[in-house]
Amino acid sequence: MRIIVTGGAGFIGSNFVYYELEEHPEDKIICVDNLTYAGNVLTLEKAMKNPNFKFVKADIADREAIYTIFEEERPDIVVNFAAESHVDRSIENPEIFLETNVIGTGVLMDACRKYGINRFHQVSTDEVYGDLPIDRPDLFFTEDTPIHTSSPYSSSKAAADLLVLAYYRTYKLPVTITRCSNNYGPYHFPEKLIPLMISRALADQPLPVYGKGENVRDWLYVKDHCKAVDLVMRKGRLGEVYNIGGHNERTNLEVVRTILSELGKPESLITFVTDRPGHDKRYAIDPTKIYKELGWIPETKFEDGIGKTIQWYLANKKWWEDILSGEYTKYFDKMY
Ligand code: NAD
Ligand code: TDX
Repeated sequence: MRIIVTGGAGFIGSNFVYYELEEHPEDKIICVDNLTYAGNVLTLEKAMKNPNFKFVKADIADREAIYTIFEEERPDIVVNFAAESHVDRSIENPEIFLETNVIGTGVLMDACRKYGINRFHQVSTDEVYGDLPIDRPDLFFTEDTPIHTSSPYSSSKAAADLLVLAYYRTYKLPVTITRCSNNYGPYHFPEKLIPLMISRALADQPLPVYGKGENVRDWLYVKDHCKAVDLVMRKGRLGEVYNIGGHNERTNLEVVRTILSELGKPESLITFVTDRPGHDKRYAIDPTKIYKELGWIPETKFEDGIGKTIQWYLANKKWWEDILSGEYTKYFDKMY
């Protein structure tokens, strides 16, 4: 099978590229990524050596470029990870979120209609459901929870989801959508909570915790997410949405304290800062549907996953130090 993976130079997309090359060596992976600040070609260095992998630099919102890629590559499956993904950046500058997350998804699906594919899979987020109250631990997001977004980021992802479902109904495009909770693991860009706190704690810098650190996220190890996306894009029912999450709820403060304790650093590094505007209180996924239909369950316990993640950041200091210094943006020219 020929699979286009968009956003494969980012955090989850790159983990997915490696997952596919490992688990499905018979398939060909074509990564389409325009290398924004969050895309790092160095992350794909090992994949570049695999004859079943190809990298194409292109913007998913560039219709001409995308049609040319489809014309040449004739994919069977398209899985869309490409997105602007950081909530804080969307609050500062929403426009690019609309361009990539909404227009880009539309362009990809138009290419799918024009050239014909077996499956378009949209990687979405639990943030489209808005948030849950912290004092109601009995409540979870199901696939029937109404869309109720808070940030420009989550609104752009929700808009894309609705467009995907419209293309299913109107054009019978064979689509699936997954909505996952917060991921963590290798190659996570150090602007997001866990890698930011690891890199700053290692440098003995203050750790900025928004508000009182009481907000709750439902953490999932990235490889478990990749496995779920792989299952849904190959076996999920057309036109369906599947939630992905592992019942791993933690307050931000708990997560930061765990990182400090694993690194042997003092809690005095924690600094409470002004809260994120519109900050979602709690995310919590009910993954019953994907378990019942496809037998997916998360395999990595948070305690093990966070340990593995910290070890990865310790062993791959150059990867994130180059990001923090801006050096990583130069690698594309070096590699081509
Ligand atoms: P990321 O920011 O680490 O990576 C995004 C990648 O997309 C980068 O390589 C970037 O260069 C590429 N990209 C951005 N705009 C592009 C464009 N116009 N054309 C081509 N490529 C472009 O993001 P991530 O955390 O890996 O998230 C991947 C997907 O998973 C996103 O769709 C996100 O909404 C979704 N998601 C993320 C999480 C999470 O916890 N990180 C949870 C649920 C869902
Ligand atoms: O410096 C920080 N201090 C802090 O307290 C940062 C960067 C974050 N936080 C808080 C905000 C959130 O409650 O930590 C929590 C996690 O923040 P992020 O890492 O920015 O993730 P979040 O906003 O939850 O969104 C993530 O999960 C869902 C991804 O970035 C999205 O792409 C995904 O859809």
